[in-house]
Amino acid sequence: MQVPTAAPAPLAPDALLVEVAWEVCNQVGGIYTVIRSKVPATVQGWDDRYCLLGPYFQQQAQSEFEPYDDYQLSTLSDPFAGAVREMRRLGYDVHLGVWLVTGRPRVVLINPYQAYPQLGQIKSDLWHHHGIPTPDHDDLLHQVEAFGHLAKIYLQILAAEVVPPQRIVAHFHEWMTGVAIPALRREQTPLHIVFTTHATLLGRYLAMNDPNFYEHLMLVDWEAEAKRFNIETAVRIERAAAHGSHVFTTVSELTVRECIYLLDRIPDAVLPNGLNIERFVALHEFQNLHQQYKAKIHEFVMAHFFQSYSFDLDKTLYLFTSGRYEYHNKGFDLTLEALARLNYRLQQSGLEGNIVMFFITKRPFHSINPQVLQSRAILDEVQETCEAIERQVGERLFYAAAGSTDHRLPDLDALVDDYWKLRYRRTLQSWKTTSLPPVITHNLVDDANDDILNFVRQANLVNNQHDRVKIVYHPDFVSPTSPLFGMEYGQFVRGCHLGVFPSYYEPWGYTPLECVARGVPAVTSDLSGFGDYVMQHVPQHEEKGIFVVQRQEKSFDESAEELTEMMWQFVLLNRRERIMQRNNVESNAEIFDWKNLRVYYDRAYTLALERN
Ligand code: G6P
Ligand code: 1S3
Repeated sequence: MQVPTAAPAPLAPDALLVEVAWEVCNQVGGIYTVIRSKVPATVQGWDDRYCLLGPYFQQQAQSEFEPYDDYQLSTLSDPFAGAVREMRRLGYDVHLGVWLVTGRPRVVLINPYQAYPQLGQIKSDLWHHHGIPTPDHDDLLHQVEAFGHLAKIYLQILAAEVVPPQRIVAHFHEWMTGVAIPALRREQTPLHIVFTTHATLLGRYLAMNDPNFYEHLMLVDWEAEAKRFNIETAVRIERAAAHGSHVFTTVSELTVRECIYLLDRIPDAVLPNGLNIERFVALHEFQNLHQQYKAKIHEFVMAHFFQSYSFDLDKTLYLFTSGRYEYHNKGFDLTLEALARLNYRLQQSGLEGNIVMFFITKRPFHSINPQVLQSRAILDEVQETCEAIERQVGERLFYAAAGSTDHRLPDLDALVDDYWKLRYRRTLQSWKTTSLPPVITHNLVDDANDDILNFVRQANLVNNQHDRVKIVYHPDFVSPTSPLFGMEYGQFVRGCHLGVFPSYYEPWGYTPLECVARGVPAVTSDLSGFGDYVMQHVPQHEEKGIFVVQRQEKSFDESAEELTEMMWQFVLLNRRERIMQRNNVESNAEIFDWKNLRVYYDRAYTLALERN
């Protein structure tokens, strides 16, 4: 059950807010989480003066969007609906409806493809008016530019619908929607424009390719680098949006530096990312969920490892990392190095217990490794056989007990049919193997050049029986339809003990926050926006189960040693201490609830309303 939240005072009662994002009803990456999780808090503040605007892609829209029919549309008297009616009258394919997420916000979706016949003109205008060239044959750029053109038309019609003193704040997220900004300013559309960049494009590319990115940041020649990475159009759009907005914002102090050096504008505000934190009335409820989902992970681990050798699951800790496959940026390299060191320490220590570390990410693969699938199937068969024997023995024992005259326990072996005895033996015969449990669950397209695999091969961290740190690399996201885990990502997180995310480049980074929201402690780094925010705003964060690895001005070796020590200290906790730590994490998670962080957005909107 959720703890009710206090409704904040309505903001700027004479203003409308339109939030424009590519990921409205269209999940691509982290911005979807920002927009979607923020909806309840935004709706509380803006109510029916709030509307989202995004691209219409039929397949995605089908599952998330409920359009109003013509009759409903004709009965609505607000300006958002009025502008949709007007656009339709002009012949545009535009939809108004509800996004089927908590908060049920009003959404306008526009099909970008309808503007494809005008692409020549749109591209020519971008070039002649704003110096933004567009190459041929880049479909994403075409979609983005077509949508930007249509979003501009919608906002201009909306601006004509409102009656002063009513005003409109138009908040654009990321360059993909920001492409509309320069034309809106050029045509002097009466809007108060906010633009948020969630990561600079160039920053992401440079961080991936330059091991000393932060040292070199001040010296970057943006134009030359944009050309080198073949992203000139998008970078120019991003710069035009940043410079054209009334209020320019980003998500963390770390990206502020990128904005200054790569976009040449100091952001007016930092808008940290939050979540819609669900709290249970009693702490034991979320602790029970941990136990329940850990049992599901146990099933996976038994299937994966026990064919080769077994270990005590009650003394096993589950660590994980997850996210986009950016080996260096996401700190997978640092995590692996620290795991190898932890493995050695554990082997030397004489301590009991094992670590299973999961790498959950996305890589091109051919299929799930048939050996992994087969062992899962055999384990299911073992389980079914055991359950059948259990039922048979249970029923027969009950009858025997009821009719017993001597009160002696009958021979339990005799209560099982030969059929089940044979099946039990046969199943177990096919169960054991002499090969080592595979590190990776799938057959990768490019196994030989995979950085994670190359590290474990080189460090011999390959699930030897004597290894105390075991590795499971799952190159696909966890989902309820996955035959290996069969659970939601959030359930998987709850079942684990610690999330490990020591990123080198991370504008914000939702993954550790998603752990904290579920009462699972997490490691982050001072080079992630989240870690940086925690260091500045959350005193005694380690007591709250948030550990920040120092990577700024530290060598790889120093950071790896610090991370090893953090994981080591975690391993030393006993069960009681882990339970208390999870309680602590969960109790403090509300710091990151949107109802507390929405204020940053409100301030940016107030500032935008002051600027013309
Ligand atoms: C939750 C459950 C307890 C269980 C514990 C295991 O707190 O409510 O019944 O003992 O999890 O914790 P651990 O950290 O060992 O997985
Ligand atoms: C970006 O998405 P990403 O995973 O590509 O925006 C997210 C939301 O602001 C942010 O959490 C993340 O760090 C950025 O990288």
